[in-house]
Order: sequence, then structure tokens, then C-alpha cells
Amino acid sequence: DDGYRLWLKYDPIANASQRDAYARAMQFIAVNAATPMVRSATDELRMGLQGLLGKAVPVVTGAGSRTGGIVLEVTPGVSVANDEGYRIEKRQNNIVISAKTDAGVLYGTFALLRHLQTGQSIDPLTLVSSPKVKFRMLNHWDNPNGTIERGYAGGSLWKWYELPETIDPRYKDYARANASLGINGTVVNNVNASPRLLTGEYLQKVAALANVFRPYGIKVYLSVYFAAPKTLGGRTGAGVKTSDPLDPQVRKWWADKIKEIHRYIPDFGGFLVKANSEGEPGPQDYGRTHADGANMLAEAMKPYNGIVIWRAFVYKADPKADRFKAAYEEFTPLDGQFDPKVIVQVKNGPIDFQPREPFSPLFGNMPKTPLGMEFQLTQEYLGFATHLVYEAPLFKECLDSDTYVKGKGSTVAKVVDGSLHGYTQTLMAGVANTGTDRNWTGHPLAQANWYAFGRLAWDHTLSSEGLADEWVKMTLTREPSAVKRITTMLLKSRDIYVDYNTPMGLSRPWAGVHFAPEPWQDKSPRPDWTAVYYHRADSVGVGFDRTASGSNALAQYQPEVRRQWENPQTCPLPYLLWFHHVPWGQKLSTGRTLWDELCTRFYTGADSVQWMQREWAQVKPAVDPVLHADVAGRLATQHREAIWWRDAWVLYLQEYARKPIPAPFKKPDRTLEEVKQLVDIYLLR
Ligand code: BDP
Repeated sequence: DDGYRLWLKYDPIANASQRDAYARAMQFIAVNAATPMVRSATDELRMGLQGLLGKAVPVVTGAGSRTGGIVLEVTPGVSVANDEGYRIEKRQNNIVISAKTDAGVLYGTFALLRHLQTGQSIDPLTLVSSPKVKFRMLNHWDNPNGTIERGYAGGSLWKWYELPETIDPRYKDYARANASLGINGTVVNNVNASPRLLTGEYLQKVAALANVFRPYGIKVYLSVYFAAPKTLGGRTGAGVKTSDPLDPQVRKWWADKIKEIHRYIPDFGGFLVKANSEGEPGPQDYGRTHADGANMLAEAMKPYNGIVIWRAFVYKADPKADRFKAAYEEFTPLDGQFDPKVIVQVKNGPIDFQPREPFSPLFGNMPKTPLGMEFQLTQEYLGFATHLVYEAPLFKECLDSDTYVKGKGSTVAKVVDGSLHGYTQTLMAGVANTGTDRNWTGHPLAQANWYAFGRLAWDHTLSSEGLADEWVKMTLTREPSAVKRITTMLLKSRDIYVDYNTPMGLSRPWAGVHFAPEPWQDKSPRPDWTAVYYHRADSVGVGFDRTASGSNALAQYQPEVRRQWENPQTCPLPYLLWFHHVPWGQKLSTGRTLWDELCTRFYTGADSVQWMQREWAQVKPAVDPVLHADVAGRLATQHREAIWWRDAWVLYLQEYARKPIPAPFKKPDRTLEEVKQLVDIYLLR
């Protein structure tokens, strides 16, 4: 198995009595509508049942008086929470999948297939579900030259030079996989956007992709380069000399451009914008605000359904500032100023997709502005495609965090799903981890991150455990003890990674390559691009004081949240060094000193990778041999690198702590100098 089929494998159901029971209840597929999305649903069901049951199931128009089959029914009267929801139930001995729209029928169809793939009973059968978030999307950081920023699974799926005439069959499989999760939008290009995608030449190519995705309910969005009017306008002779959002010519340029886009893609989803961030152009270049920039695009989008997604990932190059506070400082004063078409997209944490961050203080603090969630599926800071990190617990930790803005229970999830502040424009985005690798995600088990993200974007109340269990059964094996072992491994993997990588709130020990440990890295054009800026190790202790005596970033949270974190004696250990500079000898709640606790985590984290290797060895008989060998190799690499992380950190911090490695751990068998030399190899060009 090369992993290409993802969780949509549809291998024959091994248990004969279960297969027969399913087959008896699914003797035909009846449809009452003939839209492209219903056709996608029927095709999928036919293919899925053919595989699972080992026989062809015919498609008929309308069930008539027939019983013992599946009925797909688009019907406005069905009782579901919204247009994309579905209801699956037994009616007159038929399995009826009904929804208000064809999109709902498509999602219901995938839900039924998932039910069968995970071997669940169809007697009785009632599955009712509707998405809690309206825009559920992937963000591709794909460049027009075929590379992917922070991509670790090969090149871009989009073959721009072959489009629009040549349609890679993979585009459809990509759409099927997303639709199976309920993902309904995709931003096809990098937020560090090339203006190329906005040219007529490229819009035709984008339109060809949109044509493949449409029957799967997926809309196409584009990341835009804010200075496009000047860059493209100048060349094509339109004579736009500026990209100032308040300039009438610029506003006209965007209005015309959006009109042109809709000629190619009538149901265009909208724009995603990274502006005045990490060197990208933006409205501030002209003395305007983020709201001015976003509203200008929203105004131009007014005649259409499209939306404008404006990213809040900003931090100025101010050597004295705390980057943690930057997005809040720039965006909260703009609350209430954004056009209703604008959604502000916020990364889960205040810094940048670290292995563990507290939730971004923007959540809950912009009550008049819809805030979308941005998670990162690609493992930029999570060990690329060699380390196993199942991210559902990371997503859930953030979504379930309580902001307390409207009292207890004001979770981040309720901000994002709109229920806390009554937003209707709601969004969850995941930075994609897909690429041209045959198995899509490089690490075969990283498929689970795409899977879990999509399912959580649909319903954030699903559990990490449940999603892992589903994914393993659909993708790897249904042998019960193997399912249990792999699920347990997945669930522990993120904490294991955090332990050897950035325990207790250490963060961002990276420089240019976000791969190799470089806690010693102290030279960069900007202080907040060094590692020492984040951990602040010195002879006294380690950690970033963000209390009132330090940067006071904690003041950006509600008092209830602040109180959880502001006292170093009671601050939960996973967040300790995010908020406090703690002396090396300080006794912690574990009974160990800070130094000993850090060492314990680095060592047990690295050792736990060996535990994962042993667990994986145990499941060998239950997993495809090719997949098994692939993961086994990656776990071996992970173990080698985990020890490397451990050694880098303890040897480096020891220079400040001046304390021995506590028993029973043995001191690294290499010197700090040797580790640095090893890291240098990865920094060579
Ligand atoms: C950082 C990445 C960088 C992205 C940036 C962003 O290192 O490649 O462009 O985030 O999200 O994590 O804009």
C-alpha cells in the first residue's frame, strides 16, 4: 500500500456476516436529483460499496416502492441545523440520506461510508450532523514555481505549467478527500503571494482547478499580493502608480480584477491577504490601516458572494517590543471597523505555530469582528515529515481553552463558531500538509492531521481519541489491539515531541531552518528572529517574564485567565516558561527543581520515541508491510533527532544553569561544540 488512497480505501470488509448484513441493506442506490454534487455522491457510494462489499450496487432514479437500498434525497423540509447538514435514518427498510442541499447529501454520503468503513452497526441507524463553522478551508502555501513554503511532502499538487488543458487526475482525488471531511474551500497559493495568480493567464488555470473541485462542494480562493495594482497595473498599461487602498484608481483596479475573476470562476470564494507582515506590502505602506485595506477589497467584492480573509499574523520590527503582544495591539483597536464581508484569520497562538502555545489573546477580544482560526497542518515546527506528531490534541487544547470574555465557558471554539458573539461568517483554516509525495503527506501518519483538522472544522466537539480511532480503522487496520496501540501512540505523540523539543513553555529554538535545534542562535537582522529572544536563559534562570514585572502580555487576557498563569507557583507547568523567568533552583510542583524537571522532560521525551518504536513493531502483522516499513524508518530518524534535540538543549542550558545532569540520566556523550557542528551542516546552503 503506497498510502495514496488515504482514508478512502474501501478494502473489502473482512467480517463476512457484517459484510452480508450491509449488503442486504444496500442493494441499490436511488437518487431524486441529478446535480453534479449528487453525482459525486453517487459515484463515491458506488465505488465505496463495490470495494467494501465486493459487488456492484446499481444506481436507480427514485426508489419507487423498492426497499432494501440507499436513498439520496435533496429535500428542503428535512430537519437539520443548516444547509450543509445531513440526516441519515432508516425509513421503510431503506437507508435515507436527506439534506436541504446537494452538498448536504454529499457530506451525508461520506458519513455513511465512514460508518461502514469503521465497522459500525446499521441497526438502528440515525446519524444527524451539520457543520458548526461555515468556511472550512485548507490554505496552501504553494508557489507558482511548484515549490511549497514549509512543505515537506514534495512539490505543489498544482501543475501550473500544464494547466488549464491538462487535468491531473489527482485534483479529483484531492477534492474527494476534502469533501469526505466537509472541507468546502481551498486557497491554492501561498500567503506570500505572487501577483502572477491574478493575471488572466493564470486565472484560466485556477478556473480549471475550480471546475474539478466544484462537484465536491469546494470553492477556490486566492491569496493576493496587496501591491498588485501597482505591479500588474503598471505593466499592462493601466497606469496605476500606487496600491493605496483609498486611491480611486486602485479601488477601480480591484473592482475590475474581481469582475474579471468572476468571468473565469463564477462562484469564486474570495481572497486571503497577508499584509504588512514579514515584509509583505500592505495598506500601512500608505499610512492606512488593516481595516482600510480589507474594506477596500470587501467593497470591490460587494456584487459577489466572495469574502475577504485578512490575516492577523503581524509583528513589527521593534527591538523592545514583545512579539507575543503584537497582533492584539494592532488589531483590537480596529474592532468594529471591518466590513461585514471581512473575516480576520488568527493563528492559534500569539507567536507562530509552536509545539505548544497559549491561545491567542485576540480570541474573544474583538467581539464585533468575525475571527477565523488558522492552524498549521504542515509540521513546520513539529519535526517536518520525520517526527510523528498527531495534532488533534493541539487543535483541541486551543479550541477548548476558556477565554472567559463572557464568563466561564467562553471557549475559543465558541468565538470561532460564532456562537459567543453572534457572528455568522465563521471560518477555520488549516495550512495544508499535502504535496506530490505518493502518500500526499510525506509521513504516512501525518495524513491523520489533515483528517482530524477537516473533521474538527466541521464539528469542533469531536474528540482527539475518536478521530484517531476512525482514521486508523479507515486507513491502517481494523485489528482491535493494533487500533488501540496506534491510537494510543498518536494521542501521546504531541506531548512526547514537546518534551524533547520545547518543554514547559520554552519556544522557538530555531533560526532560519525550522528543523535543527539552535537555542544558542543570537544573531539576526531582527531580535525576534533569534532563539535567545524567546527563552531568555541566563545565569539566574530561563523563561520570558510576561507578567506585570515583565512585558505584561498577560494583561491581554481576561482576569480569570491571567490569574491561572500569572503566579509562577501555580502556573500550570506546560505554560510556565511562556510567562515566567524561573530560577534554575526553583522547586516545582513535581518536587523537582526547574533544572532537574527540564532535564527529566528532555530525557524522557527522547526515550519515549523508543517506546513508540516498540509499539509500532508490535503492530507489524496488522499493517501493510510497505507502510509499516516507511513509518518504522521515520521513527528511527525521529529517535536519532530527539536525542539530538535533548543534547542540544541540556548542554546549552547547562552553561547557564551550571548544574549536573540529574540521576538516573547519563550526560550526553558529545559536547555542545559537536552538536553545534552537526546543526551547522543543516544550515549550509
Ligand atoms: C511562518 C513561516 C513563514 C510564513 C509565515 C506566515 O515561517 O514561512 O510565511 O509564518 O504565516 O510560520 O505568514
